[in-house]
Amino acid sequence: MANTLGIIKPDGVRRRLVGKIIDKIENAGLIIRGLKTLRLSREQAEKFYAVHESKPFYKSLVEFMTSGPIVVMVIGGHGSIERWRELMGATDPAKAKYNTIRREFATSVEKNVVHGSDGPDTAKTEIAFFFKEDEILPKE
Ligand code: IDP
Ligand code: MG
Repeated sequence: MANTLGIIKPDGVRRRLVGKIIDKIENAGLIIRGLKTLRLSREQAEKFYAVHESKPFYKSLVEFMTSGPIVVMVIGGHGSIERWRELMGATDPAKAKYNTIRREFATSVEKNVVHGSDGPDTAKTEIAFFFKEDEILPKE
């Protein structure tokens, strides 16, 4: 029962979608185990998305991710990594399934409202990027 990292990106916060997104997470039976708001520095955004450094969209992505506050969440519950990815939908909202967050709310491939870790290893490092051990609710 691994935890995963979720982010409500600057577009989601700006458009006041925080409540709606958390509602979907909880309605899916997943659990918010950690939550905070912050604004990424350029250095933090570059480091968080370092895996995409060589991509043509990297610079714009860093610009976007630092454009306003974000909400970072530790999401737990059975199958949280896969299930949060499912709730988010495909990266490109045009390809995302109906009833996914990106299909419903995203305005472009870049401005796609949410982030989710893509596997157990990234979940671990991405959670540690934002949360100390004692900021995460223990599993029951
Ligand atoms: P993911 O967020 O679905 O895991 P990744 O491929 O890891 O997608 O890309 C990270 C983020 O970079 C995406 O969520 C999106 O904001 C942005 N991004 C990915 N591909 C493109 C693109 O082709 N154009 C512009 N932005 C992109
Ligand atoms: Mg990714």
